[in-house]
Amino acid sequence: MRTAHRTCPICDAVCGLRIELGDDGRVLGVRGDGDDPFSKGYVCPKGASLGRIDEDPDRLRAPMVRTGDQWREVSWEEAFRRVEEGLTGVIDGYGRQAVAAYFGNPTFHTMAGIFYRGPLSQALGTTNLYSAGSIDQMPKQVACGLMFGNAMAIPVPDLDRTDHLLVIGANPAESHGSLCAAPDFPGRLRALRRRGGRIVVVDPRRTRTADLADEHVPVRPGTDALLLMAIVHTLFAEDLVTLRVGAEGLERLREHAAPFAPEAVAEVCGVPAGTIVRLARDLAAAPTAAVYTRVGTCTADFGTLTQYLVDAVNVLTGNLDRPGGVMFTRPATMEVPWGPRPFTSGRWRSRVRGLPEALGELPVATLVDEIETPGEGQVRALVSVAGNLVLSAPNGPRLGRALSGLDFMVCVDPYLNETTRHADVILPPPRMMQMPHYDLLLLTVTVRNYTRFSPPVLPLEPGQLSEAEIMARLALIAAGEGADADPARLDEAVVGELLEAGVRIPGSPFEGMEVAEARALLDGDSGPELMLDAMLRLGPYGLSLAELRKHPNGIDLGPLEPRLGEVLGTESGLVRLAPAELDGEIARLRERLAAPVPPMLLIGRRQLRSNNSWLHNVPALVGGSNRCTLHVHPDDVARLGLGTHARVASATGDLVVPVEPSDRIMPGVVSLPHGWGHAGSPQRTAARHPGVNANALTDDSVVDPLSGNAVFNGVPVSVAPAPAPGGEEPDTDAAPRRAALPPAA
Ligand SMILES: Nc1nc2c(c(=O)[nH]1)N[C@H]1C(S)=C(S)[C@@H](COP(=O)(O)OP(=O)(O)OC[C@H]3O[C@@H](n4cnc5c(=O)[nH]c(N)nc54)[C@H](O)[C@@H]3O)O[C@H]1N2
Ligand SMILES: Nc1nc2c(c(=O)[nH]1)N[C@H]1C(S)=C(S)[C@@H](COP(=O)(O)OP(=O)(O)OC[C@H]3O[C@@H](n4cnc5c(=O)[nH]c(N)nc54)[C@H](O)[C@@H]3O)O[C@H]1N2
Ligand code: SF4
Ligand SMILES: [Mo]
Repeated sequence: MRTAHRTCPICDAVCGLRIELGDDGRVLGVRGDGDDPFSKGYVCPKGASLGRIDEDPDRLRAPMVRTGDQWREVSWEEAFRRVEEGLTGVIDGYGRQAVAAYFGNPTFHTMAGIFYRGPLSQALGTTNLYSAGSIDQMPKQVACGLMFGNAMAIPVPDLDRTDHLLVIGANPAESHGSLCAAPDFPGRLRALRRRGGRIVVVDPRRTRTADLADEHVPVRPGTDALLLMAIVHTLFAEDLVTLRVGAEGLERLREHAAPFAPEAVAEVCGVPAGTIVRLARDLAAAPTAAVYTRVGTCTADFGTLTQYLVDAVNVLTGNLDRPGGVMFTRPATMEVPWGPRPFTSGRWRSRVRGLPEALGELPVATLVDEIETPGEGQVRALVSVAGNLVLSAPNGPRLGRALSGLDFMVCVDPYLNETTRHADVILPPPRMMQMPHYDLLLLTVTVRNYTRFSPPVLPLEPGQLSEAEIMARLALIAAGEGADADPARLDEAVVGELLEAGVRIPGSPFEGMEVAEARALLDGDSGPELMLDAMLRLGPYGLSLAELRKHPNGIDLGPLEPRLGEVLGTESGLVRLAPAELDGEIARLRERLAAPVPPMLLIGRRQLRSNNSWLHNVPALVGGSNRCTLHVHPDDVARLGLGTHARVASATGDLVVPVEPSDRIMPGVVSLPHGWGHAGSPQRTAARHPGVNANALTDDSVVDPLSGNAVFNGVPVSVAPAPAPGGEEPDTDAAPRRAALPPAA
């Protein structure tokens, strides 16, 4: 037996884990790492199941190639040859624009995803680049880009010191937080109240986070921008504005907010005017306060405007960049600019719908249009890394049909699933335990400055490829260097680029050196480790990979400190309180005030023992509360005459789902979790708990105009009684057996 230490790679909370392994390398148990200074022993049910997730017998162990609807395992050589034929065939025939790439959620959680996404994208030479960003947080990044001139300047609530936390459209008690890395988020919320602080949750559902709060304010989905405008209005009207940072546009913001008095928005938002006034007064009166919002408002109408208003309120109440307010993390690695600075978006537009580029990407919501619409630049091939778009993109089933018509598709993914079944080639990465781990992105949004590196727990088996090598070889094929090119060449090129910047940074440990000299100093067993070592040495704490290896439980780098000046990228050097780019959305918001309210709106929800689309094959994580049901308020159940099942219909599709009456959801709103819809899956446990694909109901034609982000919340639907789908009801007690592979087309 031995014990290994590793950061959990599943969600954004970066918990440290202690992993007990048997002599055969099997995981005997996973516990929280009590010696991790940040997570202090916390672990959730998913982290505790990491061994079972990792050892899932249904994971792919060898590359797979499809002929018709037959899959067979092949050697890596054959798989890469197929990729070369497929990609070069499309590139030679139709040009590089005909190839698209998608980088899914786990690419934000792996070193390979973070370090090789750029080189692979560059090598593909297409602007048809997509990522989970535009079905998730792009509105936040665009809003920060417009306000702070820097799309990576994402303020996080100073959770451990704030006196007052207003949570809007996030449920960190179940999601464990997002764009705010805080292990044991629920414990931190409890501690906030124990020290006399106050928590208010604005959400159409009374969530587990609301249970931990002092107050829950139900709000109609998609109306948070109105609510926040009314808070801004009140701060001005009652003379409660305290500016503590240099800002421009204060008067213009006052004018913007003028039409949105609390009385004017109350009915649309479903929140009494008196409550809105009190929310504003409480924020202003608290010694320190932080407003935090996430997926509930990012993936809703007015996403970008709402994210901006949240930070506008943080600025107006004097809480930006001060302890107890919202602050900017100082990560251990050097800052790499992401997108132009000062920020600008819409540098190019999507071919079919003319949607704007943001951070070099186009919106996922329009990938299907780019595949289906004939003409110069039509997408005919897709490289998909760590994504399950059929279950996660708006109108996923339509996208699934489009994928089946592609000339070529390659996926880097450990599973044959609803999306990868459309591929021609699947390249499986090794198990999590076989990969080194560093949260390059999540460690830029921690609520304390903190760093931790995890070397691989288990070695690669002979003939197995690291995910970094898989991605490097894809990049080399895309660059025209062929299936046999040496991936180490790409690693050296990337490291060389980092060092070339490094030798020119005044005061850096490499200042004035030759690149080769600096390269000789680097330490690491693989490309990603060398890149990380360079970035740590060039970072603000002068750390190195060797230093991090000496601290396998992580290093606390202290509480957050004010650093607005370092992250601001605006031309004026001021926070922009009224960016002109938002004028159109503010005009649209005024129109929204007068628009009729649809009688029934669909929203999503996240489940504690789940993570998007890919954890439903682990027996310990499915069943119980983790079921794909429609939450409906009892008044609506009675009004609509619902029985055990309901038919939910939207502009794009309809589904029959089990009804779960719940007084936790407000009347006029129903909630269905996403990531389900595994009927016929070769993942045996998932196939026995299939659920339905919530994204059959979400509309790909509706996006947040400024970021192009998908709108998953506030979808108009009709709900009617339906009989249980006879015969299709899964037999969840049946013994596991290998389900038939779904046909690929
Ligand atoms: N209706 C609705 N839809 C939503 C959302 C919602 O709230 N409501 N949320 C959205 C959000 S926030 C997100 S982030 C997206 C997520 O959507 P996606 O980006 O599609 O991510 P996942 O659904 O998590 O699927 C992850 C895929 O990566 C694979 N995978 C797992 N680990 C690894 C690994 O180590 N390497 C590789 N290469 N692959 C791996 C899994 O097998 C799976 O196929 O969904 C979005 N979709
Ligand atoms: N257990 C678990 N953890 C996860 C994930 C998971 O699938 N399961 N996914 C991970 C990912 S990819 C992400 S991005 C994060 C997301 O983390 P969170 O942002 O915390 O995500 P949710 O739990 O979906 O919380 C969104 C909340 O918004 C509410 N809501 C919906 N519409 C509206 C609206 O219009 N206005 C307001 N005010 N509220 C609204 C919903 O009821 C829900 O409670 O979680 C991560 N962690
Ligand atoms: S909260 Fe997230 S990071 Fe922590 S153990 Fe659970 S899944 Fe892993
Ligand atoms: Mo996400």
